[in-house]
Amino acid sequence: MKYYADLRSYINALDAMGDIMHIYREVDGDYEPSAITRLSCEIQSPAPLFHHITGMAKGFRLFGAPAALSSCRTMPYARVAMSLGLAPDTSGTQIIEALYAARHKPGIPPRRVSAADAPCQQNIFRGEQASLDRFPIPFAHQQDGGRYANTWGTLIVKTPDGKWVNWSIARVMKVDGKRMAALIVPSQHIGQIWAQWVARGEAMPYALVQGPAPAVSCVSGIPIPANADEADYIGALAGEPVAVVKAISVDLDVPASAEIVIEGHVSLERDCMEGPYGEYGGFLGEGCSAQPTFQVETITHRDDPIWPISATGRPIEESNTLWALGLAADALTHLRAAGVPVKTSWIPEDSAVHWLLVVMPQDWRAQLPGVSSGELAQRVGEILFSTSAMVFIPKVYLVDDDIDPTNLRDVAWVLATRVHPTGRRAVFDDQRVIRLPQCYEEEEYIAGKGAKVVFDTLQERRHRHASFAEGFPPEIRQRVLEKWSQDES
Ligand SMILES: Cc1cc2nc3c(=O)[nH]c(=O)nc-3n(C[C@H](O)[C@H](O)[C@H](O)COP(=O)(O)O)c2cc1C
Ligand SMILES: [Mn+2]
Repeated sequence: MKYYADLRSYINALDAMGDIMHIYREVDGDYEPSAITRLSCEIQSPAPLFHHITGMAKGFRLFGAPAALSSCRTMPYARVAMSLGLAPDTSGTQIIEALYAARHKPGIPPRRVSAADAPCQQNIFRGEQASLDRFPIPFAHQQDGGRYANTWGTLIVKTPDGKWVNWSIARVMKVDGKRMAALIVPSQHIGQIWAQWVARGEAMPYALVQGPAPAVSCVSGIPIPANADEADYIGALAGEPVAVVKAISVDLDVPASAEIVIEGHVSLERDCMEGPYGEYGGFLGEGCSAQPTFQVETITHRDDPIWPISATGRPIEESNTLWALGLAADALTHLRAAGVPVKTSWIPEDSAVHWLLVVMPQDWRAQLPGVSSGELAQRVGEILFSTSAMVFIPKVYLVDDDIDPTNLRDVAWVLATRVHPTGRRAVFDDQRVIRLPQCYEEEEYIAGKGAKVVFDTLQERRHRHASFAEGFPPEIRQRVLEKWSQDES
């Protein structure tokens, strides 16, 4: 399938499918782009491309909902799939298998190109000229602590020894034209790498990249192992290296086709207030916290740059499409590596990344002789909750494969009818809890500890469904279907 090497070719492909809503009228740069993007996610309409934002130079554009669900209803995951170089009609389950498969391919390292071949450096601003005020950065929601200078861009950082280059998405608040504050979760790779710079007493160089090739954005938003470069994994997924160019003022390489690159250094302390921010759990933000300051030193951009935005909040936006797929693929990788014969794993979009379904094949008991479903629940919890990515998942459900985990109606039926009110679960106390999952008590957030659970909904034997498909003899079903249109008229 086609791999899109820059954001523009991807937008053009979406446009050709009718999945872009061009907004040529002038929009109010404070809230309107975010409000339109949010509504577009909620009604699953084409992705908005804003051509005229109040107060901004002509040519600067915003692009909303880059990897939300497609307006082409028969292929809801088209944006994510195309971003990853897969066919637009690839299903969510197939995307998870593709992400899993790429984990086992040799990485393809990025390819360095010259500045002349790097559109991201068509325009270069240094010193006072390098100001965030050049860009139409909107408020993401009412009640946020500021405008958010990052909702879908990639933060690039490198360990001091130069051995590991990490590309990841984290929210970043604009403080003023020259300063930003990013939410740095210590267990995330950027948090681990920042700690290494702090230990050396040196400011960490960073680059914040807006609008690279869509595969770069997607992989930046999903977990792959520590010490592995996302760039190499993207190369493996795409089957070709990512083109990068040396940044202007920091010792980092940045994707050459990116729309905008912001370069600078990160403070050694959590010396700047960040938040509140309306998060993927679905509530407007309330608290703020001290986070490191990102100084803005150099900005480069393509001619007529496009800045992408994600409408963080209640499902379904990029957290519930892309990130959820990535977390499910990570869970699948760990479980299969530990010898658990998992058929697939799935995070229902509407669960706001709070439920992970682990689907067992019908013959799992034959594959794991002597293992009870209770023991399996215990084992699955031990495997998953020891991984860093699962810090985001409070509740896991072991389910049979007689239902389609991607169908919310099936999921509601299974959880309602197969979760025992008090029993059949493996509870893991004193697990690490961070503020992003929403289901804990304030004391648990303060302690940073709380319980996690694996619900065992596996049946001793397969019960047939009282449904049209399973509750009638085949010849009756066939006759009913054949005569249906006749009966209807
Ligand atoms: C749209 C979007 C926004 C995200 N925002 C944050 C964030 O603010 N903070 C965070 O720690 N992770 C955030 N994530 C999740 C991380 O990108 C994800 O956990 C990723 O694996 C982090 O990279 P790492 O594995 O290299 O640490 C976001 C993901 C997406 C898709
Ligand atoms: Mn990483």
